[in-house]
Amino acid sequence: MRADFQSWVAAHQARFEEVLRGLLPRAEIAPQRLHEAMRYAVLDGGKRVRPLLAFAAGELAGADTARVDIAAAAVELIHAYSLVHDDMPCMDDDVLRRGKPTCHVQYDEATALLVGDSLQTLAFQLLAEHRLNDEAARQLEMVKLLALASGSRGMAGGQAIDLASVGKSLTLPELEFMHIHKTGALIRAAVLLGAQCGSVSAEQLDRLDHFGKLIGLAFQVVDDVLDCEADTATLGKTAGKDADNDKPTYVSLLGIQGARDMAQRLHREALETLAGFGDEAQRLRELADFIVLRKF
Ligand code: GRG
Repeated sequence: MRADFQSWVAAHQARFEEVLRGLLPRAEIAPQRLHEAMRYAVLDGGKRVRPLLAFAAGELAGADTARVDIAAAAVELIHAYSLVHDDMPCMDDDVLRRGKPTCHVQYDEATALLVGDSLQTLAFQLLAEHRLNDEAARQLEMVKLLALASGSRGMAGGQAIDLASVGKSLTLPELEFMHIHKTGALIRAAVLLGAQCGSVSAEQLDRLDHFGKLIGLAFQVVDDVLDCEADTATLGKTAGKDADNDKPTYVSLLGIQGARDMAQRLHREALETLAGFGDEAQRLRELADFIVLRKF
């Protein structure tokens, strides 16, 4: 019998924590301070939404969990690096992340910079070291996918647009373009990498790609709403930062109710893209619900 969603999430989060613990360099190994800071930035925190999406897509594709663990870890390491760098004084300049002092506050700026660099390269090392798909060409495609999703045509590019847009008013298409890159690209990659650890047709991959794009954008719309509505203790990061920084958001463009409506619409459309799948897509449907209904 299928476990209920909460138990499935809790079991994967706990197991995946141990996977990450094992994959990160041990803090006793030189350079100790850098390794300790890498572990600080990655372990004991975060919802692990991207890994969960990879696990759900992997289940749909009949993938071996040990393979999905590696793909999920690569995505989570890229995500953790982006948070460390985003929190630095040269970017968002924040002091709280995942309920703890940010990496540069706990250590120092140079260490935080190196933590981000090292997490990023470790992600690609994992994809190169472990067998993720029986076909080498498919595995290379996976490496390329993560590189594109993370770099200037993906997350880093979205971040560049975000930094340049402070104090400006963006149109809805411009805001969407920014967020599809900054937040959406990695979420989309998590779904696709999970699926590619198993076996899916090109047509199924296309549908999953569409699902990933919609749910990635929905994630950001909800993030904008939570930034206005939730408190710092619940979020584990400073609430109200977007308005304080005069950043264009879905809330500033559409108002709270408009942003909520948009999240609902994206949620509905994301579920529609899964309509051709059966029970094997149930976890992805449940994660879509979680992403839109979450309170943190
Ligand atoms: C520095 C290259 C570079 C990119 C930074 C992702 C990002 C780009 C910045 C983070 C700033 C931010 C708050 C973005 C909004 C959406 C988002 C990614 C929120 C954090 O993700 P969660 O909620 O975090 O999944 P946890 O801690 O649960 O993993």
